[in-house]
Amino acid sequence: MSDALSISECPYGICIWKFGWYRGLFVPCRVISVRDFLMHTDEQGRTLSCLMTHEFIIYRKDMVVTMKEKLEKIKAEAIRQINMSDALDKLNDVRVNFLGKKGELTAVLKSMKEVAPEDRPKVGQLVNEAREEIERVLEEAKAGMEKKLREAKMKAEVIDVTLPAQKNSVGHRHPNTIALEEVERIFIGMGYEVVEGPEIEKDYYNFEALNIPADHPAKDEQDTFYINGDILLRTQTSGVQVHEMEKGRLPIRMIAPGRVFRADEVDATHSPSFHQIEGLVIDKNITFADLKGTLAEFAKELFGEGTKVKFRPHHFPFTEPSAEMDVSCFKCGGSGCRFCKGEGWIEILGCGMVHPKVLKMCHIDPEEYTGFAFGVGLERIALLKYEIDDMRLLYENDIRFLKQF
Ligand code: 2U9
Repeated sequence: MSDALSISECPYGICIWKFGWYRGLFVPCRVISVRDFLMHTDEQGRTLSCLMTHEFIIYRKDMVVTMKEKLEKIKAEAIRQINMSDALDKLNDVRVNFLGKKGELTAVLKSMKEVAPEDRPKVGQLVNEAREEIERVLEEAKAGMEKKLREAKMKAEVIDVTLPAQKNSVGHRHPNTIALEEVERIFIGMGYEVVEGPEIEKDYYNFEALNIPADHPAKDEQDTFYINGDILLRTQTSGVQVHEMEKGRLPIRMIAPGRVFRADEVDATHSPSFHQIEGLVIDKNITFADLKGTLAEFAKELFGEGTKVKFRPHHFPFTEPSAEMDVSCFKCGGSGCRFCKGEGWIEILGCGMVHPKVLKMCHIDPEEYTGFAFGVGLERIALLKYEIDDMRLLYENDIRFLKQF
């Protein structure tokens, strides 16, 4: 711009401009008398006065034009920064700096109060146009960047479909679990409920209620781990049945599987922690015949249709009469082999009619109700069914052993 005075025409007469501005860019602001003549300047120090024949008209630069220029500058700067951005987070910075709450465009909107009311719609529209343009360029840049990233990722993740597939090694159930689920299936099929109970029990539920008082020799045979004088790790799951009987809901037809404990040394047939499945039936008119029929059916389902059963008299404090049940050897059919040690029979479980004292202690009238009970070692079933000769193998978690079942 030249510093010399230039003369141009304006609707009010001859204007003398300090700089070579175009008349169209200015609007009349106010009229002052010759007396008041001064060199008026706007906010940016530009001279705005013009000389008329009789009076001066102060010309102020048109605000719409000023804003338009300002917005053009902001837009150009935003686009320059967008083009310089080489990552999505940088693009986002540009978005925040120009379009955000504290961004430059918002600042222009905030300065709207300086614009004459009649010019505000026009300036507002200009701001919107600038915003739309910046947003459009931003979106284009973002889409371009995302496309490039996608392409790079696809390139890096190329899958060679001709490579051999990776072997998927799927785990499977432990032999104990397989045996337990088989026993549960059989008894559920006969209408039994499966009930579980606590592994930590009161002495009463583990011994006393089962007719094993403090000085009974069975307590030595079933020596266990004591939490204190009264609380212990259960040696049998019988406590679960006692709890069920105490509820007074008769009849009962249940099995109680679970972990039990004994103070035993580890060897091929013993462990301080093993599993039992006990069964209990209480109803009117239950006899030893029901016991025999039920357990004979169980043996056939578990070991095969041709399995025979044999009951030998035995003694348990909680049943009377008591018995041990043998099954005919499912390897040789009963003729005698290495598996049954030449016997033809294999001992499988203990059983008996629930002792009247036990019924009484559980508030059941032995004159009205009778019942039978049985107990079987889960590991014993797993060892027999899968021909495993050492119980320790079941607990060692050797994959080479476990994956055979
Ligand atoms: C109540 C009344 C009676 C459960 C029974 C056996 C016989 C038995 C052994 C099998 C192998 C324990 O794991 S083992 O060493 N169990 O021989 N258990 S009758 O009798 C009961 C249970 C609960 C109320």
